[in-house]
Amino acid sequence: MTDTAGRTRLAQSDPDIFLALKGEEARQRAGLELIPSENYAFPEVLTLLGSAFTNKYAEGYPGRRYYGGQEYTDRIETLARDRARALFRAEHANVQPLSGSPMNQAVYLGLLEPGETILAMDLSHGGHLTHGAPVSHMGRLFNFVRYKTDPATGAIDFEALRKVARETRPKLVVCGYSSYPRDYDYADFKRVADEVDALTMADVSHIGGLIAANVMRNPLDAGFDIMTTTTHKSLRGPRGGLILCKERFAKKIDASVFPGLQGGPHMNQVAAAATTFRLAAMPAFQDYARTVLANAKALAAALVKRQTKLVTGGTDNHLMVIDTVASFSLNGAEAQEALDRVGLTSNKQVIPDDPNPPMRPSGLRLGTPAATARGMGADEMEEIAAIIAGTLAARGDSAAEAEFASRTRALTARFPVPGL
Ligand code: DSN
Repeated sequence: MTDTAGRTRLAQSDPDIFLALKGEEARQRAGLELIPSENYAFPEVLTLLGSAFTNKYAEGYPGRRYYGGQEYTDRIETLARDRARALFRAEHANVQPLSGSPMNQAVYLGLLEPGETILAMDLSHGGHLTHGAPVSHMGRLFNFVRYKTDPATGAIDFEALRKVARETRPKLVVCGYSSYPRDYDYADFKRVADEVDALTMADVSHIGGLIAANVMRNPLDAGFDIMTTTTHKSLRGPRGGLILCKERFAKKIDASVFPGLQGGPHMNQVAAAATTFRLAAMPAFQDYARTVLANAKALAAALVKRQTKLVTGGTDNHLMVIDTVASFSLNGAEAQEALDRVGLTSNKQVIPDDPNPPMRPSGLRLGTPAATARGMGADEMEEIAAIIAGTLAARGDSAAEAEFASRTRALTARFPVPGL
C-alpha cells in the first residue's frame, strides 16, 4: 500500500501490521538484498497490486468468463498475453498462474499422466523444489529421474544426461535452475529430448528478465515446447507465474491452469504483469539486465580476489554460490546470519552433493538483480565483496561486524529503493 490515505487508515485500524510494514520498509532501505530471486518491483507494479483490480473475480479467460463485469479485466489480460508473447517470441501465453509452483504444476498435470517420467536437475546441483524434490507433492505424483553437473567442471554433464534419458525414456525433459551459476545450451537439451521423443520444458524463473532483455539465451528460440517463468524475480514484476508454449499445447495448458488447478486469477497481479511486460521491452530494461550480468561478474571476481571459493569458479548469470565451508570454515547458515548482522541479506544454499543438511548446508547464494535495481555498479560490487569477505573472515567478531554494518549503511544510503 503506497497511498497516503490508506496508510493513515492502516496506522489507526491495525497498528501492529502498520509497524511491521514500516519496519520492513526500513529494513529494505537500510539493508541490501543479495538473494538472487529477490528484487524491488517496479513502482507501477506496487500501485497496480494495491488497485481496484484486486476486488474482481474473473474465472475463465478473456471473452469467456463465468462472472459479469469483465470489460477491463478482459482488456488487461489480453494485453498481458499479447505483450508476453511478443516479449518472449512465444506462440501462446497463460498469465494466470498464481506463482511459480502452481505454474510448473499446471504444466506437469496438463501434459502428463500421474506416474509418468520427468527428467530434471538434481536439487543440490541447482534444480528447484518443483522439479520433483521428494518432499514436494509433484515428487510423489510423477516419477522424477535426475541429471547432475560434472564434479570436475561444475557444468551439466550431457553424456550422463543422455544415458539417463535413454535408460528411463522420460515423457518430459525439464531444465532450469535456482542455484546453477552458468548458462545453458538449450539446443543440447532439445537434442537429447528429441532422441527419446520427450517434450521439453525450461523453467527460467530466475532469468526471465534477462531473457526478456535478450542478454541471455531464450529456450523458445531453440525449439522448446514450454517455457515457464515467475514474474517477480529478474523481471521486477508482481509475484506470479507465466507459462509460454507452442500453440499446439495452448488448450491443454489453459485448461490445466483453470479450471484444472486454480480458481479466480488475481487480476491485480495480471494488470501488474501486463505493465511489467511493457516495461521489460524498453531499452532502459535492457541496460538494467546487462548491468545485472556485469555486476554479477564484478562481484564474483571481487570475491575470488579475496580468497573466496565459488561453486564452478564464477558465474555466467546473475547469481553465484560461495562454498563457505571451504572458504571461511563456516556453514551456510552461520554465514547467512553473519551477513544479516551487517545488513546484507543472502541465503544459505546446498552445494552439489552437499554432505551437510539443507538447514546447515555448505554454501551461500548471492545475486545482483536487486542491487542493480537500486542503481549500483562495479564500484559498489567491489565494496559489497569487501564487506562479505571481511564479515565472514571476522567469524563473529562484534567490533569488526559493527564496522562492516556501518559500511553497508553508508552504501545503501546513496541508493534509494525504487518505489519506497
Ligand atoms: N524461492 C525461489 C528461489 O529463491 O530460488 C525459487 O522458488
